[in-house]
Amino acid sequence: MNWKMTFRWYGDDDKVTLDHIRQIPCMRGVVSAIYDTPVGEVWSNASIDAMRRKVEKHGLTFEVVESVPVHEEIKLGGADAPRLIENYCENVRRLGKAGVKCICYNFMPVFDWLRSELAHTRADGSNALSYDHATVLAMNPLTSELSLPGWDSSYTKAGLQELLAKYAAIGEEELWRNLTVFLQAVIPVAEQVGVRMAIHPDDPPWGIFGLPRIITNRENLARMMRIVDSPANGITLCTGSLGVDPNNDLVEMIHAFRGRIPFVHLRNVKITGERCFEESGHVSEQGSLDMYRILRALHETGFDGYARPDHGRMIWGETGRPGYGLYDRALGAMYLYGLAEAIEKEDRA
Ligand code: DNO
Repeated sequence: MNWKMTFRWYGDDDKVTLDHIRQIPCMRGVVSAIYDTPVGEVWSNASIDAMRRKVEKHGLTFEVVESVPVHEEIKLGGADAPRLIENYCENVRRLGKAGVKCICYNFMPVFDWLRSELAHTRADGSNALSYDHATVLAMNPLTSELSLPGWDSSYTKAGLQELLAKYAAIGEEELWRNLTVFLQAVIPVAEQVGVRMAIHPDDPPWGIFGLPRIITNRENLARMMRIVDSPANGITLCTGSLGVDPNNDLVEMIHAFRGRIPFVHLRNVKITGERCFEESGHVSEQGSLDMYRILRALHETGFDGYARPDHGRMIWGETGRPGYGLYDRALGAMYLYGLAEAIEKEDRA
């Protein structure tokens, strides 16, 4: 498979270092972002360049950015949206000029990925992220003591309250309308500078706290791609996000969206009940997704984009950013690479 295996790296604050990442056989590049600028503002060329040079010094490429976050005002269609969209376009231009080929972003209101537990103990003694719908429904985002990953920690309680109030007027169709405005401005710029935009599915792919979520299933992904029908308007196929809804047939989606998937996030999840799941190791045996069939579908559709192992468990006593330790993601990368090598050679034989 003519794909490029990558690893997410959170920059100098990450406990996982570039020296670690380069020692994972098969690792070609790093997926990162510029973390020194507030959401919505333009990233400095100096920071982009410094990131690229640092990564390249370690024999890796910096061709994928995850994420250039979309400011809430854009999702809300607020008064400041035009300026913020222009800033977004400028970031796409700057990244394209610096050699970035793919930008992952999401259009989830307020909260990015959401879990009820960050360190759920598993039978083997490792721990991983998990989600229980009843627990989440019982939480009040304004008073919750739980620290949820994906929450922008810069929200004050009052700020969050105000933001949630603004979303009261935004249903799914309003969110689609604001996504349309965003895509119609950004995709032509991405085309010009050779960047492929890759929207990340909502995680989990259902509405939470009354907020609309629209990037959830095959029909809606197809609708998103029709808004601007261009290879530059693609998706991040995140198996773990889409895969917790048993109605989402990932193999079928990979075939249906051939040519529109510049980036895949590969991880497994174990569905434990209705709208309940645990993140398992990457291997098929431990989760609800058949990773062999997923990789086979990627191979059969000529996938030539970027892939990364996604959330891993915390194993061997490792601590750190939930889902983003070194060991289990490295194991995941090796497993996925092994599957791909076997599939390719099987087909050549
Ligand atoms: C979680 C990630 C997401 C993702 C963003 C993309 O581990 O997959 O936070 O980076 O949703 O914008």
